[in-house]
Amino acid sequence: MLSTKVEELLNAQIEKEGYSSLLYLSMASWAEEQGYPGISKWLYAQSDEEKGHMLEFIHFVNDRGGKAVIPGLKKPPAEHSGIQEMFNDVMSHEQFITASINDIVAMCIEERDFTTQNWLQGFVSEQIEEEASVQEILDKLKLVGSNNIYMFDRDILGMRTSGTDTAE
Ligand code: OFO
Repeated sequence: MLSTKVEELLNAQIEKEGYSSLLYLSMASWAEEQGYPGISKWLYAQSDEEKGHMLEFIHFVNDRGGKAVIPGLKKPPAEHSGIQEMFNDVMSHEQFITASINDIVAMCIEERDFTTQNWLQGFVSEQIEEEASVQEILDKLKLVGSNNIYMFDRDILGMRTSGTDTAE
C-alpha cells in the first residue's frame, strides 16, 4: 500500500513524464519542420519513451492500491532559437527529472516504502543513461560547430535513444 505522500509524488511524476513526452514531441515536430530528419527522429523516439515512462508510473500506482491521476495537457514551447539551444533545454529538463526521481526516492526512505524505492531504481539508472545520451549529443554539437548542423543531423540518424533503436 502506498502512503499518501508517496502516492502524491508518484502522481506528480506521471504528470512530469507526460509533459516530457509532449515537450519532445513538440521539439521533434519543430526539428522536422526545420528540415532535420535525424534530429526529429531521435526526438520522436524520445517522446515515445517518455510516454512509456508515464505508463509505467500509472500501472505501478494502480497495482500498489493507489489511484493514478491522468493529467491535463500543458502546452510545451513551440519555438526554439536553434539546435544547440534546444538540446541545452533537453539536458536541463532531464536534470529536472533526475532531481524529481531522487525526491521520490528520498520520500520513500522517509516513509519506509522500500518496495517503491526498489522499483524506482530502474528510473535512477535510466536517468544516468538519458543524461549521458544527451551529453553525447551536446559534445557532438560542440565538435561540428553551428555551421555544420547538416552533418550532425546525418550523424544522429544512426544514434540510439536509451532503450530505443532509432536506426531503421
Ligand atoms: Fe527522460 O526519462 Fe522519463 O522523464
